[in-house]
Amino acid sequence: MRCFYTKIEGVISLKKGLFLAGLVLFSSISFAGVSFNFKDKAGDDKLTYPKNAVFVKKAFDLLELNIGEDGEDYLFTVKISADFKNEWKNVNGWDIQMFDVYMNFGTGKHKQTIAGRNAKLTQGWDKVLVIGPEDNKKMWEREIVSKNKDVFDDETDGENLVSDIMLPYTYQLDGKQLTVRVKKRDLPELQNLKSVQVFLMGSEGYPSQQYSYIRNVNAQNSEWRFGGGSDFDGDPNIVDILGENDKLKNYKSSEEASVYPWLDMIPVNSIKKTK
Ligand SMILES: [Ca+2]
Ligand SMILES: [Ca+2]
Repeated sequence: MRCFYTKIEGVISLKKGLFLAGLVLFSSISFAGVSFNFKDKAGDDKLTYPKNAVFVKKAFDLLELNIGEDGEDYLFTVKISADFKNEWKNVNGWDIQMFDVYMNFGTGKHKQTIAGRNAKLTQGWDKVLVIGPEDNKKMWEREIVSKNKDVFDDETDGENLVSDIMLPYTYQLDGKQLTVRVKKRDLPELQNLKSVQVFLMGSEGYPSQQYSYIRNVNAQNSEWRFGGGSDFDGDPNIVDILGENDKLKNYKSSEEASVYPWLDMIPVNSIKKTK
């Protein structure tokens, strides 16, 4: 029952029980073959990178998200344009990137995204998988729980996001790819996935008091900061997302106003479907 996980370019395939149809007459939902693939274009990582040499070229250019399964697990694979590396010797095995995978299962409960991303999702999301290089316990206690009980901007009410945030239980690196696992029992709603979005950001072991492990984007880049945003608090600290990045610029960020941009989820049914 393993290895339904396959990478198929530009294709979503729901292979529920297909391989087993001749052998068994029933198929448990937990064995339904799930395989989603979403591509992003190369080279749309337009912010200026921090100047320090650890921030290598193309390291924040998102290329792909795959969701598949293997036995009792769901697998999420993100692919970028540069090899992962670990100059900071982080526990989970890489250094400079951070990813959020937002999933909508038909409700779209939350509009605000995790603290410090400074962006909202128009269609809303129901669960988010946070993929960061820091030890899970530290990430959860220090960065997630304490900072996501009231996320707001000047336009949209505060939201408590904590109960819908999850972390993977294991991480595996392979060149430009990072694959993480979550238990199927912890994410049963994935069978109802309606839309998805991925944020690629810079990780930051010493973030601000309000922000979850994220590296700031300022007006100008510097040794440790991205450039191309704003020095105030209304601009998103996100380098690349699935699809067009244009809406990342639709923010208000000044001394008077912090209004985060509205970004779009990518519908699952926008992708070619096969039997
Ligand atoms: Ca890209
Ligand atoms: Ca993009």
